[in-house]
Amino acid sequence: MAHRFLSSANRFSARFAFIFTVSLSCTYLCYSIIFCRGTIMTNQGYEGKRCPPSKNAGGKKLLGKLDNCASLEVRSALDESAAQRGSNDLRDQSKAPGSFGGHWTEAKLRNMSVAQKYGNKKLPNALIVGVKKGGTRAVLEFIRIHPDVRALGTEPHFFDRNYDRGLDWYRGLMPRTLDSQITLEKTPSYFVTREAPRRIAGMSPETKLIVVVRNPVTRAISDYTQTLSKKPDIPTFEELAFKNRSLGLVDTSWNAIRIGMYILHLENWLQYFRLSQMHFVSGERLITDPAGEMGRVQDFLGLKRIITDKHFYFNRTKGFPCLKKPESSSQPRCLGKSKGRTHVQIDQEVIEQLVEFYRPFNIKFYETVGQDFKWD
Ligand SMILES: *[C@@H]1O[C@H](CO)[C@@H](O)[C@H](O)[C@H]1NC(C)=O
Ligand SMILES: *[C@@H]1O[C@H](CO)[C@@H](O)[C@H](O)[C@H]1NC(C)=O
Ligand SMILES: *[C@H]1O[C@H](CO)[C@@H](O)[C@H](O)[C@H]1NC(C)=O
Repeated sequence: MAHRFLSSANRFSARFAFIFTVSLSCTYLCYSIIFCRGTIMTNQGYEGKRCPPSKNAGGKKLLGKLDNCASLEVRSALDESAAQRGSNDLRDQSKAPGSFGGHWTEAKLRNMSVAQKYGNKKLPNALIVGVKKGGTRAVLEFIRIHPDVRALGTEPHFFDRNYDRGLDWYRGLMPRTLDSQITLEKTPSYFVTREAPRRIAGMSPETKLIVVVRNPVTRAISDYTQTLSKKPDIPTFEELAFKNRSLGLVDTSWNAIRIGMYILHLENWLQYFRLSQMHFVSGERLITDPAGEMGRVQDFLGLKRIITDKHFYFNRTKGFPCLKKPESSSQPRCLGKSKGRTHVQIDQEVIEQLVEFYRPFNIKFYETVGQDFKWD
């Protein structure tokens, strides 16, 4: 092209020709990229058609100001997400008075409905693997208000109880997600399931793992309290916790005790995953500083920090933080929701014995994780 141009227009300097050619090429390249991208979006959205009939009135309402051309919806959602990387304006918007909830709830609902219509079911990229009574439900409810997260609300127990059903069954349970969104599920028993790390690594060795940990003594008491509320006839906590109390012999075969020996379980995970693939949430800090803890979770998942202290308020009567607007309802959602149960009273001496018992396990756990959870 450059040659023909030069021969037919000799008067122009070679320099001008060069610049002209470069700018032509650039324009062509840009067009190609835009065209190519449009094609991909259209295919991804729905096969072939450019603008669908606006059949889903509810969805349309949720999509609000957006054009009702589906590929435009998807594209603008994706463009927004691209534009956001490296810009702060959305954060600022969330600071505007009265705009909390409004702005982000809208964004979340819009994304959800776009994902439901045009997304695909995918195996999870991240899992909340434990621990029972650590605060996993709260982390799930908190993280799922993020527009780029889609989470399964129930516990599928795939890697412990339902593994025989196969990965296709598992995928079928997942919510539809767009390519840019993270799929997440939580099942707290994975952390203490011997086969879980190997099986999860088998699904994808890049899976991100979140573990919500909490003082193992309080965790054990909370665990026992929950069991007691279902089976009031079980022996006392002390009877179950010790093989011989006067000898201080703790019964490590009791699940409520065993789960809290975090380091033993962690060692099993570290045979299949790098430590950098695991993120540990402090169940205690989740109560005192939910926004800070969730900030770190978002960083770990590679998400923009959208969930901030604007999303929480502290209920003094309950003593727990609450989410102003959870993903699936307009009612606030508090941590410790059904967990308003008061823990059974445990003899202080018993507690001290257990603190002693857990100490070496805790210290080893802090060293391995590189974080002091201050449980002692
Ligand atoms: C606990 O150990 C002490 C001292 O060895 C022993 O006398 C006692 O019988 C043991 N109690 C139980 C319940 O095994
Ligand atoms: C705080 O918690 C109490 C006890 O669960 C509940 O009755 C009350 O409605 C809650 N208040 C707010 C503002 O959430
Ligand atoms: C969802 O909407 C939010 C806010 O507009 C945006 O930041 C995010 O990137 C969107 N995500 C997707 C996958 O559309």
